[in-house]
Amino acid sequence: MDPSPIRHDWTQREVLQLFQQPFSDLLHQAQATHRAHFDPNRVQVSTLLSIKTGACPEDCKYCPQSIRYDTGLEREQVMAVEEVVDAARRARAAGATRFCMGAAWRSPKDKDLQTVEAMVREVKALGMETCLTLGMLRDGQAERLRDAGLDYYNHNLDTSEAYYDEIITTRSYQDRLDTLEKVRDAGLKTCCGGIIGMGEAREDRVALLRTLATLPVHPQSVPINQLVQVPGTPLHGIEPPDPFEFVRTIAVARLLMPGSYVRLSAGREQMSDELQALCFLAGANSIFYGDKLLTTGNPEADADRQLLDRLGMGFEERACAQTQCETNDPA
Ligand code: SAM
Ligand code: DTB
Ligand code: SF4
Repeated sequence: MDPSPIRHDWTQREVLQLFQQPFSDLLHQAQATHRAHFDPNRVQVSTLLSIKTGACPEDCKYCPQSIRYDTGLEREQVMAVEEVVDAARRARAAGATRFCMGAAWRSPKDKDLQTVEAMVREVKALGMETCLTLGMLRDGQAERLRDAGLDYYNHNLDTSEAYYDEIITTRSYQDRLDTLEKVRDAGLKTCCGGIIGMGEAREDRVALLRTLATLPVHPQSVPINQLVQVPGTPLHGIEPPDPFEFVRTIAVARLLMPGSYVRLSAGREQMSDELQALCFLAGANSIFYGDKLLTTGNPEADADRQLLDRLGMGFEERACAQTQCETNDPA
């Protein structure tokens, strides 16, 4: 019997209770749920590319790309379509099934969207899944991207609504929810998660996961990032999270959104192999693959292949091959 049917009515108290269980009980439950919905030994692999880097007008306190913080990052204009397609080809040859293109924008201009549409069309033509993260979308933009062949749009909630103002002041939580709605309404899959280790309390992690799990449709992909601390950003030097609390967050995400891919996202370079293995045990089944995230480092591809090999795990060849990923038509 499925130990955890898909629900959208989680309460803060219920989610907190999941978090508070003894570690072994939580992991056992999360692993049982994981096995009911996925092959536990397969991970989905996505490769990231920054198609427009730095000089972002927003003030996200974690982000090396904000123009407000001196992080020494060189700004770069929008990449040429051919260069992007070459990078996607290399990612495909290395085994990635999804190519995620990110831009340091508050929101894309219609003129920029034309270039991005060409990127999506050509990456899709390689037989890869496509994902974009470009900031807030205006009416009609999600439809244009869908028509170009976009599969996923990434837009994170980042943290709880209550803690949000400590982290970003240049756009609201509601702005983010509105963009997510536009993405869903266009029939795109959503990739939406947050960042752990920004000084938030457990109740904020609970609230973030609850918000994700009570959206009209669970995000099909849920990236759980650990803050990558970059010198010059306001959050540099903050106390890193307890690794077991990070694993708990993954496990609770798995329990709340049983049919979604939970991505062990940014921060892996700072994690031991053992901690990553615990995250997989807790139900993470997706990673970013390739030696760079957007502007910061990620483990070398060889190291990742070796790690998965040591764990008897491997790449999933086709995403959503075996899951009950939700569609955008709420039940
Ligand atoms: N500018 C667009 C936006 O913010 O929507 C898209 C790119 S932005 C870099 C995408 C996501 O990356 C952010 O929402 C945040 O969750 C994550 N991110 C950025 N900097 C990070 C860091 N230092 N550590 C962990 N995650 C980070
Ligand atoms: C997500 O949740 N994490 C990725 C992706 N979605 C776009 C980005 C991580 C960025 C880490 C900091 C950097 O490399 O600039
Ligand atoms: Fe800009 Fe996105 Fe970074 Fe915020 S997270 S500063 S919006 S690039």
